[in-house]
Amino acid sequence: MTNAHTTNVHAGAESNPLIPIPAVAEGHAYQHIVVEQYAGACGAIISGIDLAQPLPDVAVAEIRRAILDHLVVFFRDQSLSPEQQVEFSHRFGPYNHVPFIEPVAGHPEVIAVAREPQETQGFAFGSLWHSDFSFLPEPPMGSILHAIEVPPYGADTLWSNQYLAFSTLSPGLQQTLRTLRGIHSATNAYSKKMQGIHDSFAGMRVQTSDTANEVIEHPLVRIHAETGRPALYADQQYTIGIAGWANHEAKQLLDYLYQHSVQPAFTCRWQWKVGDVAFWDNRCLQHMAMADVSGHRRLLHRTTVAGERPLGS
Ligand SMILES: O=C(O)CCC(=O)C(=O)O
Repeated sequence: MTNAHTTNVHAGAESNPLIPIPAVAEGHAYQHIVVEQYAGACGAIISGIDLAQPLPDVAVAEIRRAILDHLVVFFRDQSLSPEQQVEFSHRFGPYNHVPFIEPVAGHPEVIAVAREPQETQGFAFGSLWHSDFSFLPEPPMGSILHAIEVPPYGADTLWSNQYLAFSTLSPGLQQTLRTLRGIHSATNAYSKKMQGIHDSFAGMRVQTSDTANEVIEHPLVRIHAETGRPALYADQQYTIGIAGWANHEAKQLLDYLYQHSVQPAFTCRWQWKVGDVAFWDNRCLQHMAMADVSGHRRLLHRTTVAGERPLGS
């Protein structure tokens, strides 16, 4: 596939358009990848491709199609250096600056999602349901995790389909939600009051800041910029209120949405093996890390792909 945007995909992130290579059309017969659905609600395994090699544009366009159709895709047996992971990320869009979290030394676009054996079960980086950095004006479109070291069991990641979360609500509630804006903030994740918790993550360096207390409004129902489909856009980690509502009123509705939006029938769950890559769309998914293992090291490298300002109905 060729178009005017594809010429500069290897240029710096600054000159990389938000969608450097659009997805192939819906229903396209894949030629460069094999896509197998992984779970009922979301998720597909992509095989037949080595992400460390330079990918033809059409392969990138096919992967993008698979992400639009399945929301999160998984690749097995990959071996990407941080540079190669960054290169792969750039094919899907510019780097999205990651606030608060210190990057891997020498690789400013890569963060290490790391857990050391001495960390206790029950809480981990990303272990509350969330959509990445929804507190930003333009939250990232996608995130890419590559497993470098994983425990022999557990520490899975779960994703939940927010198209389904929206479409399974009654028409009346759907209509009400379409008129509302959620208030998002990093205050319960990265403000100074959270520094103690981050200090207990032995493998990661997080610098909390009062800037995390800033708030931003986004539509509670987000229209996906590429599929045009409505998705619920509120999460337990970052959505702290509803514009124009009192806190005690907003809490009732948001608590309901939080438990509705991550029910098991909307989710898929991935058990990591070394070499796995997961690439997901934050615009229509929430995800969480399962904090159920101690005594083992876990290290994944993450790159983050920029996205657009969330659109409402
Ligand atoms: O470690 C995981 O399984 C997920 C990490 C996470 O939530 C994130 O990278 O946003």
